[in-house]
Amino acid sequence: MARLFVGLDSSTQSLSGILIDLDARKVVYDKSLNFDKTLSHYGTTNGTLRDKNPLVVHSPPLMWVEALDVLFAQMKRDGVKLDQVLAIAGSGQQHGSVYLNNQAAGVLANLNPSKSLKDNLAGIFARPTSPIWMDSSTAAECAEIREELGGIKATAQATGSDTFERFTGPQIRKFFKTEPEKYAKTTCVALVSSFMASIVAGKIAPIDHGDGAGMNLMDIKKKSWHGPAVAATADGLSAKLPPLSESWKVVGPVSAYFVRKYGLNKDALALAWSGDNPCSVIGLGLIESGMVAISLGTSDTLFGYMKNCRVDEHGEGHVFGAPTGDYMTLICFKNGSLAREKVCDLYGLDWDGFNCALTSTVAGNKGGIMLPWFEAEIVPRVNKPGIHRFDLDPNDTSANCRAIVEAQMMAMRLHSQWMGVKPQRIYATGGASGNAAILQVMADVMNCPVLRIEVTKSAALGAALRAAHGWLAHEGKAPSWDKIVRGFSDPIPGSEIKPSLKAAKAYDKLIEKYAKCEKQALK
Ligand code: ADP
Ligand code: XUL
Repeated sequence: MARLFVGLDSSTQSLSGILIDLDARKVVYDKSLNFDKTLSHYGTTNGTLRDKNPLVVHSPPLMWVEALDVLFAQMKRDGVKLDQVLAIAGSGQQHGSVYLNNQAAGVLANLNPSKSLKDNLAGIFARPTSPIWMDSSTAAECAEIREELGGIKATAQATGSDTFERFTGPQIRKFFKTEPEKYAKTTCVALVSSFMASIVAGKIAPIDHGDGAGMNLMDIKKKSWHGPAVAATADGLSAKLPPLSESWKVVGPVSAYFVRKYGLNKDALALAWSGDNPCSVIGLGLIESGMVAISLGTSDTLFGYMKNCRVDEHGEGHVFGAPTGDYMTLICFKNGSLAREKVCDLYGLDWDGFNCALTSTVAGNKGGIMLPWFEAEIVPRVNKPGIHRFDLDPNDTSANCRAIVEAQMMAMRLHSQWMGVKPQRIYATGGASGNAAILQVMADVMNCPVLRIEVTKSAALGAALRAAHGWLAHEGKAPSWDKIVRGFSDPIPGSEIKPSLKAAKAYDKLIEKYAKCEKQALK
C-alpha cells in the first residue's frame, strides 16, 4: 500500500493541502483555497483585516479554522484516500499569535463532528483577532524588551534575532499593556502553526523550535524558553506558553473529528507544525550549508540551512531552528509580491505587461533607483512607508517596473552579507517564482544561477516531508533527511537561469549607489 502523508500550509492568503506518495516520490494531490475568495464573509484583503492605523495588521483566527473544514471537505469530495494517510504535519505563517482562553483545551479534546469546526471553536478565544507577521505596530515594545536584554547584539545572541515588530514577544507585550483584561483571560498563547496543529491533534500542541525562534522568547542555543526574555515581555507569561518541542514531535493521533467527518485514518499521526520558512527549507531540500533559497511570496524572503548557530549582530537577519534539528538563516522583506502588484496597479499592467516593460529595459536601469516601501519595511527597518525615487521618472512605466525588481534583489544581496555565504545556486519558490523575467534580475544581481523548483508550494511540501520523517522516526526507522527529500524538489529540467556577465558587472556598481540611496532615505 502506498505510504501517504499530508502537508498543510496556513499562509497569509490561503490554506493549502498537499498529499505525497513517499515511495513514488510524488505530490499526488495539491489544493489551495484563497481566504478572500472562499471565505469572503470575513472581509479580509489578502487574508488580513486592515486597521485605521496602517501599522496594525490582524487576521481572524476563526477564518483559519473554517478553512480547515473547507479544505478537508474538498479533499474528501476529490476522492483523496484519507483513510490511507499515515501522518499529517503543517506549516504556518510565522510570528502570528492566537490567544486562547480556559475553555480551549476542553473544547479541542471534544470536537463534535456534527457541528462545524467554526461552531465548535467559536468560544475559545481570549482575543478575537490575531496580530500577524505584517503588523509593525510594536516599535515601543521592541525597544523595551531589547533594553531589558542588553541591546541589539545581546538580544540577537539570546533569541536568534534582535526584537522585531512582527515577532510574537513584542506583540504579546503590546497586548499585555493595552488589553490587560483580555491578557489575563488568556491561558495559552499559540502561534498560527501550533494553533492549527492543536485542532488537528485535538489538544494544545507544542511550539516547535523552528517557529519558536521567531518569537524573541526562545533561547536560540538551548532551545528552551529564555527566562529573562519571557520576564521582559509580560507578567505571568511563562504559564501561558505551551511547551517547546522538536519539529518531529508526535502530538498524538489525529482528532476523532477528522476521522468521523472526513474518513481520516484513525491511526494517522498528528505532528507538530512549524513555520512556513523552516518547512520550506525541507521542501526545497536545503539540508547542507551554502544552499540558499529565495521565496517570492506575499513577503520576499532569503533563507538557507546553517549547521551551527551564527547570529546577525547588527540585528537585521534571523536565526531559526531548522526541522532537521540544526539552524536556518532568514531575512524577510515585507514589500515583496504585494509591492510588485502595487506597481502593476499604478501603471495599469497585468503580469504580462509588467514583464514586457521589465524586459524592454536594460540591467542597471540607467542609474534609476526606487525604494519600494509601500508598507513599513522590515529590512532595512522603515517605520514610515513611502516610495523614494532617485534618477527615476515616475511617469516612465518600464523604468519603474525594472526599478522595483532591481531594488528588491539589491536589498537581498546587501542585507544578506552577514550570513557569510556566497550562494552557488539559488532555488526560487513562492507565487512569483514562475516569473522568469523577475528571476533573470535575481540571477544577474546575485551573480549566481537561479533554479526553479516544480512545486511552488515548498512550505506545504516541506510539511508533508516532515510528516513522513516524523512517522518514520516514530516507527523506529531512523530516517535520513537526505533520503526523505531526494527526488521531491529537483529543479525543473532546463529551468536554470544563468546570470549575464555584463548585467552582473552593472549591478556590482549599481549596488553601491543603491546602498547610498538607502542610507539617505533612512536619515
Ligand atoms: P503566500 O504563500 O505568502 O500567501 P504565494 O507564495 O502564494 O503567497 O504568492 C502569492 C503572490 O504571488 C501574489 O501576491 C502575486 O503577486 C504573486 N504572483 C503570482 N503570479 C505571479 C506572476 N506571474 N508574476 C509575479 N508575481 C506573481
Ligand atoms: C518570516 C516572515 C514571513 C512569514 C510569511 O520571518 O515574517 O516570511 O512567515 O508567511
